[in-house]
Amino acid sequence: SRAPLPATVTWPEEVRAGYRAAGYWSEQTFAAFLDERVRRFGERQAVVGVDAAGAWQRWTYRDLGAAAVRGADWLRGHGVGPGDRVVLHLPNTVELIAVLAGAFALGAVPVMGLPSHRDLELAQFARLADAAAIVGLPGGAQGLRDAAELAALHARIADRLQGEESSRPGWTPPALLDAATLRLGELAAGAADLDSLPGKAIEGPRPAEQVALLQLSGGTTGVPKLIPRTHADYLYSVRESARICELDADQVLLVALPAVHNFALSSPGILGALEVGASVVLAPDPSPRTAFGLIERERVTFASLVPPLAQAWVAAQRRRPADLASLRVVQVGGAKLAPSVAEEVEPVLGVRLQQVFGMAEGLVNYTRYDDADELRHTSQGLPISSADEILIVDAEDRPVPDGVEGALLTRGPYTIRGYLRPTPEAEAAFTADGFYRTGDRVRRLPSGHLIVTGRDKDQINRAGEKIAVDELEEAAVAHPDVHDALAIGEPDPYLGERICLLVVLETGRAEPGDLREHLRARGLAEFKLPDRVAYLSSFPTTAVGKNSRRELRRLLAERESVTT
Ligand code: J2J
Repeated sequence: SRAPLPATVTWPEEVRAGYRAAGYWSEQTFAAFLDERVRRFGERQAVVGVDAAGAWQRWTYRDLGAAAVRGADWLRGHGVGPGDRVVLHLPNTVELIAVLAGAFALGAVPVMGLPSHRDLELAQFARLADAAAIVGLPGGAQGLRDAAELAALHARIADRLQGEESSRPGWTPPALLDAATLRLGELAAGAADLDSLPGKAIEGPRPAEQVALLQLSGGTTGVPKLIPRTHADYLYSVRESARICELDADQVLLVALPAVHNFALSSPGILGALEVGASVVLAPDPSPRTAFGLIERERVTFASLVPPLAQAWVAAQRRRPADLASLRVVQVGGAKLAPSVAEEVEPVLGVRLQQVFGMAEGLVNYTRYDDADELRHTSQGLPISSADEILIVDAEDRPVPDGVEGALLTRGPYTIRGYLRPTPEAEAAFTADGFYRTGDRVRRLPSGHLIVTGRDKDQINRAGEKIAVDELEEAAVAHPDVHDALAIGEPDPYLGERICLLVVLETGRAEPGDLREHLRARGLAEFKLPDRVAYLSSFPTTAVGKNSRRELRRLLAERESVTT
């Protein structure tokens, strides 16, 4: 089995003691959480979704227990042991749930890769986490066409890991697995006895305060960052989210976003549904057509969307009304929701709108159902917990008066104090006293509600998907014809921001199509590829000679207003 994860900067012991004493943190691990759910909600419906063969499956909580046992046995059979890391690379299918639940039952640590990630990203996650396995699955909206394509991707990952020089002696490559071999179609006969599995017997003091899963940071640097979340902190955020969102056992949640994204998993998401005995419907793709069909068929009550999807749902419902009578709440988060769209969501879809401003590093804010219209339409909500400390500061880290825009810093019972294997750059995301610098700019209302006004971090938020500009620029500059490259987010009425790649050419002529192909061949996920490429003869620079993103943005806006 692998070396344990290296220690990370974490909450000081006296802070931990306070979170325990206040009842925020419990002793429960994910394996115990799962076991308790299976026992308590036995024959209730837990999960509806397609399997690898494209057939719809309907699981009770008991079936979920059997799937966890199957998943754990399968992982063990491929050499994954308790404490080992498993990179998930799975579309919204029942296989994803079986592997995730199996990892928890086994006491393994899942790494929440997205189905859209490709060899560059997956190899980086595997290396950072020292993963024992990467689990993929052909098919799915953002997935790979067939088993051969998955095998080709896995071969590229293996090459990359072989080629990269390992800093750790004894590094062995992860097993590259196809979850279709789980054979979930034959689940009915399976055992649901989670007691025999090692996940409930994690060793060491306070198992619940150990790392349970690794989330992905939206990223601002060339190399992605992994976020160590503990059983205690994550489950606290899940329990409180389920309470704030008033989930109960009769609700049916539609998962239209990638299931392991922090929003879909925990705010309150899949885990929130399991917490209360509700059921989860996995949408194979997020289109209004698929989603509306599922809402009608499964009597869905609750759905979580990014702003462009909320817009698409509103437009689709206007064009050709579906029966959405069962739907009670639509959450929108991941990127800023325009107030004009917010105002349409409720009357057109016939639901309560809840804005969600969260981050995989921790802090999650919700508008509350009984907030006044104005607040629900224009603010991004209040933190989950009164123990969430919010600081809004100026450029010198001095608090600004309420109502004035500033940089958002936060600290609390489910916000990390450090990344896994941090670089100096990653360490700079935390203040000396443990506040996380979110990179977001906000304004706080007297009620405590936050309004997101902008961003300091070098990141593009394209339809809720986060792109680290450094990563894209580094990959672009590797093209032989490219002398220099800058990526900026341009306002887009649908995506929120679209990716514009500005290029200074060396020699030759890299056409936009060539550049996109080059980036794809570098192993970057499709969502990171530029929507537009523009060519310049040089970049404006700052006083210290660095390329000036701000000046470029101004120049582009000017050019736009001249040409249109
Ligand atoms: C503006 N910006 C937002 C919002 C996130 C719940 C919901 C979302 C995420 C998420 C999450 C925003 N308005 N409503 O993890 O549990 C931007 C901010 C933030 C970054 C975090 C959850 N909601 N954002 O989006 O880790 O810039 O998490 O810092 O992917 O998304 O991105 P991520």
